Amino acid sequence: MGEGDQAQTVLIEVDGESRVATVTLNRPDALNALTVPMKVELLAAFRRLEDDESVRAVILTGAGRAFCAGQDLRERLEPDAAPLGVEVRERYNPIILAMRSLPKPIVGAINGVAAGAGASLAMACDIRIASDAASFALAFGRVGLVPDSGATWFLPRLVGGTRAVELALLADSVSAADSVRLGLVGRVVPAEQLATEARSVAALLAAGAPRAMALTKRALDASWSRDLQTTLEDEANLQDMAGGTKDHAEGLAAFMEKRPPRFTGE
Ligand code: T3D
Repeated sequence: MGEGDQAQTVLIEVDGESRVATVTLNRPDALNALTVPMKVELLAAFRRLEDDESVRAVILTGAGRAFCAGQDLRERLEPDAAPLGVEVRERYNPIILAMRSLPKPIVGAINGVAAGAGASLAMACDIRIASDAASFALAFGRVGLVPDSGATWFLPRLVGGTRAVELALLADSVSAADSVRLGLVGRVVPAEQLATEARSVAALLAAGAPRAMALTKRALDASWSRDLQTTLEDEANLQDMAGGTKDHAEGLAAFMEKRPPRFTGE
């Protein structure tokens, strides 16, 4: 492993060889429930990784037996807790937007329960791999709240409207096996293989052409709110951008020379 950087509640580890950064939510005793300092650190982590040219793909995971149990409910009972709307606008939303605008793919390694805003964080990842010990719960309703941190946007897009309503209103726990069937995650692996599988997928992404990867992520998100004609034009524009990169020339050369491409991000 290369550089290590330890914050209190969010850990960042960069593997210089694969160019993969692993961001670990690190309050295992509280199932990685999100406090204000943790949200500040998580946002700072994504902002730092955006600027770090040595990183081409990111893994988001949780320490201990949980991925993330959402908002720390004890913190909400503190007398100086911010009003909910302020907390969502000023702390949660910037994290979700930073994840979606990060020009690098994020692999969610869902190692355990992902509840409330923890489920939202998982859904904001580009690719989700679950351990067979993982579960999802849109737990907001259990504490009399509405799904936030993008949950009402991601959920119907990932699982369809019918399932989204059930998951959001019933707030039932969804097993790893069901989450892959519903489309909440792309694959499930045995718990002991999760870290290896996530690293291997992230390393594949990191070996891809970074500019094309970033443009693809942007195009897919934009497509949700655009008609076909606009999307076709958008694809043509993005293809002009990707086609002008050295990496496109390298991809063509590698194909002709029957060798793996070496993408530089130029
Ligand atoms: O600012 C805002 O509030 C707006 C944003 C809201 C977004 C949200 O995320 S609202 C939803 C908040 N999350 C939840 O409602 C989930 C609460 N947790 C649970 O329902 C359960 O803990 C789980 C289903 C996630 C896991 O259950 P289980 O039985 O495996 O574990 P446990 O025994 O309940 O929890 C273990 C410990 O973690 C326990 O601490 P203790 O008693 O050993 O000292 C528990 O209190 C703590 N913990 C779990 N979740 C939270 C938490 N502590 C604080 N906040 C939590 N969310």
